[in-house]
Amino acid sequence: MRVDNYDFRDLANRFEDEYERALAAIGTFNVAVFGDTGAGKSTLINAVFGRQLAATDIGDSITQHITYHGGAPEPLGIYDNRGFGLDDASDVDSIIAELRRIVAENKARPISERIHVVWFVTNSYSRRFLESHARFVRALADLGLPVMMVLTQVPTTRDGEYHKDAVALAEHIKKLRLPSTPRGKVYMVNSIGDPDLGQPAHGLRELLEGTFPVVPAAVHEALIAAQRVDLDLKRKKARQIVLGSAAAAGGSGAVPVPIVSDAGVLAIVMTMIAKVSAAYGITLGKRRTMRVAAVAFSGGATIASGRIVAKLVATMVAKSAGKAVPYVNFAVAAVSAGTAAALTSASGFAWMKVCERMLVEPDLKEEDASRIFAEEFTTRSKESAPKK
Ligand SMILES: Nc1nc2c(ncn2[C@@H]2O[C@H](COP(=O)(O)OP(=O)(O)OP(=O)(O)O)[C@@H](O)[C@H]2O)c(=O)[nH]1
Ligand SMILES: [Mg+2]
Repeated sequence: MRVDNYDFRDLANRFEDEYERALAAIGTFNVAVFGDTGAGKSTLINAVFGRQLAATDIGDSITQHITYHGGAPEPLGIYDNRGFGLDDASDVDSIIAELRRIVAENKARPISERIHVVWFVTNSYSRRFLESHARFVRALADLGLPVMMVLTQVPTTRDGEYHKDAVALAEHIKKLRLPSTPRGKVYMVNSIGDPDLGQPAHGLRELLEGTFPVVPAAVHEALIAAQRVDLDLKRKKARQIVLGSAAAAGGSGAVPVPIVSDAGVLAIVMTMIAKVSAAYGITLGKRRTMRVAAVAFSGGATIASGRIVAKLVATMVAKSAGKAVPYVNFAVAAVSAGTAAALTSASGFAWMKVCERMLVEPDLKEEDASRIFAEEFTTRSKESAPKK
């Protein structure tokens, strides 16, 4: 079968559909961050999720005091009280009333659309925790929301101990016996390190680990996709997808090895990269993600030219770049099941590397994506690909 017999548009649309479907399956984790202005809410969100809550991100004002950022199809939604402090009793009352309404409305909505946890943020430098703060936290708990107390910008000594003033503030908060989870714990965090001051970032992983047990299991995948603190959680998920796809491409253990349908393998690879991208929480938009994938895979294609990957590239490049590709006129030899599985897993692992880079470098140049892909693809296919 010749590659140019494929319906390119159909296959590229498939990527977009699968990407959307994968994001929908992952759902959305919603965190509410509350605290005084300047407490470090945006800095914390940034550090944990890599999402910039800059002044330009005005979000949707869903009530007078509460803003919602992100949300479906993204794996992360953020509620905050940006612009309003909690030191003014009347603001606190208004916010509580607004939250009561939101929580009541959300009861009729799917789990994925509710508030899953509140991080109540206090800056350790503020050296204060007001009665209005305590009242606010109690009200949140009364609404049935799990509240985690977070002390940010906590300095550490050279021996790695928390600064005594921060410890004293944490002790003060604990003595208030607030209904926070787990058991009044105060999470000690420094969202961004300062090398000049010898201050490392710390506490983010512990905060993340503490969050999983208090949110519904149904949003754990979304939390894994959204967070940027523990890459291994994403890797584990992505690896499952890749190995599952490779098995499917290989015809799941059929012996003797049959000749698999190359169109079928192509579809499996498309779905795999869509699912892997979603599992990593790549939210660059489906078009941009696909363009990077197309160029990245063309690196792999030069290695495995004339094979499955080449066809994938031909498909994607033709659709996304409108370019003529040399592979298009290749008559592709039938591929054995073993080869299909090996190529699928090699390209899946290579795409994982590209996703990991895109997380820290959203503007990753396409030629760099291609190089990263090709390196990993070469290593992986040497490891696993059967000869011819
Ligand atoms: N090093 C360090 N600096 C922090 C931390 N948290 C906050 N800061 C500093 O405090 C400033 C204010 O933090 P923001 O994250 O903007 O505070 P916010 O709660 O979002 O404030 P509003 O959006 O105005 O309500 C930041 O510019 C940081 O310089 C932290 O954990 N570590
Ligand atoms: Mg902010």
